[in-house]
Amino acid sequence: MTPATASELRDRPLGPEARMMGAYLTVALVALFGGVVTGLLQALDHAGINLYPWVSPFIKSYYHGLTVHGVLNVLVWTTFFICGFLPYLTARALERPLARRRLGWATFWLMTAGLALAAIPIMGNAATVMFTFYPPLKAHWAFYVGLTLVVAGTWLVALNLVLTYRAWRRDHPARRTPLPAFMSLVAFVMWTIASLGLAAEMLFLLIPWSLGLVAGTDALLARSLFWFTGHPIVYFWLLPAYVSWYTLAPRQAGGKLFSDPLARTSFLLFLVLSTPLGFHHQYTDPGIHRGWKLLHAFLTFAVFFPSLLTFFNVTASLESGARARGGKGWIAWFGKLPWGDPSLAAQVLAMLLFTLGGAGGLINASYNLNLVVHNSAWIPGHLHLTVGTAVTLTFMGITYWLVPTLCGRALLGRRLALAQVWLWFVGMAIFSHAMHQLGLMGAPRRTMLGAAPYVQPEWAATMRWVGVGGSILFVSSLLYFVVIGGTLLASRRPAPAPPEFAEALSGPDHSPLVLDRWRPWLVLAAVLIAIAYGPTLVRLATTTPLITPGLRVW
Ligand code: HEM
Ligand SMILES: [Cu+2]
Repeated sequence: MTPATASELRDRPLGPEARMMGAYLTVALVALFGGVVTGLLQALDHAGINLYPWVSPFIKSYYHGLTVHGVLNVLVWTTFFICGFLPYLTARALERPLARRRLGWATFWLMTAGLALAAIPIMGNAATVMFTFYPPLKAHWAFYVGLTLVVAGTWLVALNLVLTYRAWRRDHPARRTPLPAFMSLVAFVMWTIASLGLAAEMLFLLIPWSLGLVAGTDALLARSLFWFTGHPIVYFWLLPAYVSWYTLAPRQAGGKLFSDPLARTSFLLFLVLSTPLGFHHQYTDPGIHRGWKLLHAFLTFAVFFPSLLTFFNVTASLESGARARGGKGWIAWFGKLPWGDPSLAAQVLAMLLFTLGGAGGLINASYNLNLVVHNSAWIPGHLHLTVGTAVTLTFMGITYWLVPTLCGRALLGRRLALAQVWLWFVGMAIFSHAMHQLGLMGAPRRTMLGAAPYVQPEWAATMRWVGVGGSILFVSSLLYFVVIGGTLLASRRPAPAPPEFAEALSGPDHSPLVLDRWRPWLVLAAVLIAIAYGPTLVRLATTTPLITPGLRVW
């Protein structure tokens, strides 16, 4: 099939995947809005400005707001965006609709209903347990049940993708899976495996406990199951951003993907390595043998490797674009990227900050250095570079072509969009640097520092920079919503064609066939998980007394 021309695309009625994408995106954007408002409150608190009394009808405390912030940003904004975006791209890449359209819509409504159920206790201050919901903090049962329904929905998205892929495979037995579809499948298959920990925690521990069916719980077992999912969830957020970096951004930059086989290799490594390393979040937890923690530390360094492959491959691809546009030199070509395109600029700036986030991640992952930063403000400093920028700014960049495509109208306010993107970059650089620094000085995370009696005089200047950076981020977010809202409501020009998928310099047919097989990689993943987690989880599950009572500390 030849690619459609711009006018064909404009005249083509919206496909069902596009409408579904629009539905998921709507929920995602509402969540992001709530997420950035609560973020501003936190950042201003750190700068000594307490706005909580002003929002007290909605947000009862710093910790209530922090729960809303974490849940809306990293659980809702990301998940809903991804569940719309990857099926949408897959349908485009395979040039066929999703296998089960009705299932697709049922999934969306299941997830939205789950979210609504969880939102009731969250907003009502009956689930102020933050997005990690560690017991013995105990939330209302509707919080756990609602989030579990959202997770069940993601499995149905995965099922729909697999069925779609199988139907495509029947029609094309000898072809290599198109890269965007392959990557989307890997992301959802990886997530399905990884989310089993969370599902077990919910179904066997938290839901029965919150319903009063069992008397107590077990903090260590719950945390271990949580982090079984909680580390790989970061790849569930990141891989969709990588999908855009690999399959669309090179084309947006005017170049080609450097290597398709290398891209597949990196994703398969993520499939195998993402899950068996969650103990790096539990280095300080008693009750897990240090030998297993050390193994998880090594595996964490191993999963850094596919990220390095990504860095190399994506940079080389962008470079091919910049050189085609006349870029020269070792570094200077960077300036020749099409910086006037807000969609690409957002993604390249997201990549830049992500390199710093990746370097910081190595510190978090180190068994010994982790002790310096553990539970300090460094950690949110880090995660705003990763999920808060690499993922969020990339998704924003994607919406700069996606929203016009969905609504058929050109982006309104291209300059404003560029300003938004740069403000996020500058605001985040300031915010995140200040948070990292505060952490190194010993300031804790998850703390209303504005009310803490132990704040040290030397933290004060840095705390103000948190407020400055956070405010710039908030302004950037407002511009973002203005551009998106303006495009939907006021744009009168027709939308240009969406970016095509990038061709590859070294194409899929250069890749060994094993890179298009599933079984060996799934077996390898299962074996590694069994080794890394099996003994500890079996011991914890078979010896737990389940006697810890729940606490409501808020
Ligand atoms: C206007 C933009 C934002 C601002 C000003 C902001 C500010 C903050 C601050 C100050 C904290 C630290 C709270 C504490 O440790 O006590 C925090 C935590 C956090 N932020 Fe943001 N944030 C913003 C956007 C985002 C985005 C876009 C994401 C992810 C997509 C995100 C994810 C998180 C997470 C996961 C935490 C940790 C929550 C916890 O510890 O339970 N934030 N944010
Ligand atoms: Cu982790």
